[in-house]
Amino acid sequence: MSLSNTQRYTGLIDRYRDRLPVTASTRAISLGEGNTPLIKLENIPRLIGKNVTIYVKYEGLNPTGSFKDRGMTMAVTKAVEEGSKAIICASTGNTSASAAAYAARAGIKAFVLIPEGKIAMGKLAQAMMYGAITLQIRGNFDDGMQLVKEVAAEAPVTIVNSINPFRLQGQKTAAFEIVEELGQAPDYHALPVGNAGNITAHWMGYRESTAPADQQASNRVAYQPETDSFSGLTTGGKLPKMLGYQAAGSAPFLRGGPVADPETLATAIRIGNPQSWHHAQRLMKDCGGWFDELTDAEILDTQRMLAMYEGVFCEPASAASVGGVLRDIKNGKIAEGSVIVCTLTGNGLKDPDTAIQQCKDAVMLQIDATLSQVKDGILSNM
Ligand code: AN7
Repeated sequence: MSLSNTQRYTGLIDRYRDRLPVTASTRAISLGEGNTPLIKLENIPRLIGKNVTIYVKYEGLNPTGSFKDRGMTMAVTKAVEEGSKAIICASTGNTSASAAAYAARAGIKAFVLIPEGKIAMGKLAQAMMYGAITLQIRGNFDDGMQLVKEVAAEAPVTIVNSINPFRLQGQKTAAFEIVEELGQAPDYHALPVGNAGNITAHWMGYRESTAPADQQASNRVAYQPETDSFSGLTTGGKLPKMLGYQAAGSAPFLRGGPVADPETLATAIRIGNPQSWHHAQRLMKDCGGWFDELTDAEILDTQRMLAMYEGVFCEPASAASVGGVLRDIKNGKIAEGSVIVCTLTGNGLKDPDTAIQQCKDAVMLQIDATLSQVKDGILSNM
């Protein structure tokens, strides 16, 4: 017996059709993205001895293992609706994986530009497996982004990077889900920042979800911070302070402008010239949040801590959100009693190399296949 559509979750476009720029007849290209778990950390707050409530929004459980799927379902749905036969993106890995999957689903072509040797193995495997045409460039993400903009003016391809406004429209739904689950926005929402598309999308989502009900049905395409009337600040709805954390070697928002040679082990956020620079600057002023930076060591320590103490495995970039929050709780910038949501943007399985590299001290015994040696292995490690 099959389930009816009202029981079966069929993705975020179906779920939020009235709050997205689609019509009743738009054919959604979906893989069941969204509806990700909001997991309350149980052990880490106790370990740091602070009275705070921290949730992680585990976006690594999306169909291709990152939050990009929220934006990609919208971008590809609209590209197909408009008759496009090919999409293109520059990517540090996750966007290319997601674009490749949704293009496969739609039966169109995906071209992905990735920085040679600088994307995690799982993401490369995904782009290839889903059948994308991969262009490895001898350059970084920012070089790729520039080339994508130029080539889209000369070839019939739709850009699906977050400069495509439909991307942020899809990604804003993560904030809707959080408000629905908590009953209101949290006090703080922390994200890792690369292009600053996702932090912009979340702010947009929080503002829309705290707007009066009659203003929530939005089919606007572009986020217009200057003229946008969806302000929870004026309607009395609670809005979070947004916190954006960058990798220290790749932190243009901390430097006050583009970084020419961004470098970090968290390759997902190895981005020196953020495409949503102005949106992010504006929203930070409006929400009273802040940007900060973490060293690669801090990022990796937090990634391991989440896995070992909470059983949640995210990729390195994602851990920047929790790492930054823990530091700002310890130093008092975030007060005790606060409710905090951290987005874990991507799945830890994306980057097995970096994970194994930092687990050199993990207990791993090489033994004979005998009962006595297995038993010794257990009893000496109890
Ligand atoms: C895991 O895939 O830009 O600030 O090309 O993969 O919205 O850019 C990835 C970005 C955070 C930063 N965490 O989000 C790409 C790409 C993970 C990511 C970010 C990315 P934005």
